[in-house]
Amino acid sequence: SSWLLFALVPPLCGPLIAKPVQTAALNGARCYSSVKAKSLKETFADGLPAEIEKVKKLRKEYGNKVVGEVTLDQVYGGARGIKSLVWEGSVLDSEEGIRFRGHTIPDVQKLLPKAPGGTEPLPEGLFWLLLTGEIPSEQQVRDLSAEWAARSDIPKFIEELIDRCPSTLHPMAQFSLAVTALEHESAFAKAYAKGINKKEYWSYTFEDSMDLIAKLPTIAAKIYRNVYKDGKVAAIQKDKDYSFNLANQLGFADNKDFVELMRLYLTIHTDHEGGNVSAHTTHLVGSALSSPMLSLSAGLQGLAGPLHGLANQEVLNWLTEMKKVVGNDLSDKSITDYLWSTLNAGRVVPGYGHAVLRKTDPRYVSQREFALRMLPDDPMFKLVSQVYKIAPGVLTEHGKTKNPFPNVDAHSGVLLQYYGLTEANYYTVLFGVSRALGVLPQLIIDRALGMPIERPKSFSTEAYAKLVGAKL
Ligand code: HAX
Repeated sequence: SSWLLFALVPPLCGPLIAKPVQTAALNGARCYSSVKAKSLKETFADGLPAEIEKVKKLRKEYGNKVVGEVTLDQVYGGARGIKSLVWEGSVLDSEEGIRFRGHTIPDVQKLLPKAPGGTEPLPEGLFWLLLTGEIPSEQQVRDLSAEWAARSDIPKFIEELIDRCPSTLHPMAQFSLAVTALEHESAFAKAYAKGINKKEYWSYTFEDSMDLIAKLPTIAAKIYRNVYKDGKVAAIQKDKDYSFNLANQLGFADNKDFVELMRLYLTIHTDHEGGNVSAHTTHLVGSALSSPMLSLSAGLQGLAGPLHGLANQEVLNWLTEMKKVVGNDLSDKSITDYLWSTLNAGRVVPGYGHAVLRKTDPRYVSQREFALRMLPDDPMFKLVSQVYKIAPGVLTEHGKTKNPFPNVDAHSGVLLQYYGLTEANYYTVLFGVSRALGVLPQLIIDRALGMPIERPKSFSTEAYAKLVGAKL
């Protein structure tokens, strides 16, 4: 079919170009190539026909098979456990935590390319893995860093838009506002308005996703520098990786350990399968063929909720309050009392519990290991460790949460504050930069597989009562 032909046209970019340059390519798309290594777009396009065939065959042969049943409790319980989404990049096991294309966090720490002299994986590599299912070579990751750096310029009006935000507007609101405004640059929206063949959607979605990701560090740093510092943002260094540039633009790249932390942070916060609020929202909005810019912006607005990504801000503020109360007394009793005071006030313990996980989040564990290596004596880390020891018992005794163990957000703020990034209200923006790298691969895949507009069924309580034969 013409679709397969399109997917099979591999060199969307010119073949062997010595250093990253911008070239006119198929569909007006831009691409950047480098010596010999196959580009991400080529790799994805090469694998696409087989993926499309796989899904076609599965649906043709098994389309009528039942994959699960739905109880009334699930309907009223936030759709927990209902199988209704396709997400290729990762699966969340309730006991073992996240697996990125089958790889655990320690796996990706080992397998993905690092920066020269670095110890943590580069998030560029995880993006590649999520999109293609393949571990990229070192050269491919270097090329991707260069490509993102080359695409990083943000339009002047976005800078001005951020400048006009009052510093009292929450950084996450500023972030999603700026990402919404990037709609102005959307190749997908422009091509759609002109009229394009469905089969070309993924290519424009890919280009927009690459542009979007490339521009996020400058936008995120502009917000940080405006709200908390002098408003000046360093230029992107074209020969450096994504995390170095973000750290540098925030103003923290002098400390190489902070740069390593950014590499780890941006890798582990990317993706957590499809049902979490930010991932699901990005997918849902994207299913209406809204551009990647509008889809991600919607996802970021979900991430900004305190039960989701904003929990990282809540955790640090909660720990800071706790520190004021307990002072240097980190005894079991003192921490237990504080935990109960939070619970008795009808509040949640931020950073604890999870909708899917039933064990300590491996993203928490990887950050704890980083802290044990880098900041074992930091007073806030000691406090976090003591809460880790006490909170599961208290939450179990409290008897409500299905998972008394810490999630990713219980640790991240403590690492950031150690390196001087103390402004907790900003933390979710960093989560958002990383989450973009997790949700946009699926948006590209959605468009490549021709996924339809999402439209589950709803009923009133009365109608559900009838369905289950209840008399109310
Ligand atoms: N402290 C106190 N109570 C908690 C709790 C916690 N940490 N976690 C859950 N509970 C309570 C719930 O509020 C709920 O109470 P009600 O019956 O009164 O409504 C009860 O325990 C059952 O909840 P659950 O089934 O165990 O948890 P849910 O799937 O409904 O919610 C949440 C999962 C993550 C939202 C929840 O555990 C929570 O609020 N945790 C604190 C906030 C947090 O850390 N959020 C970040 C989660 C990870 C993430 O998305 N990061 O971005």
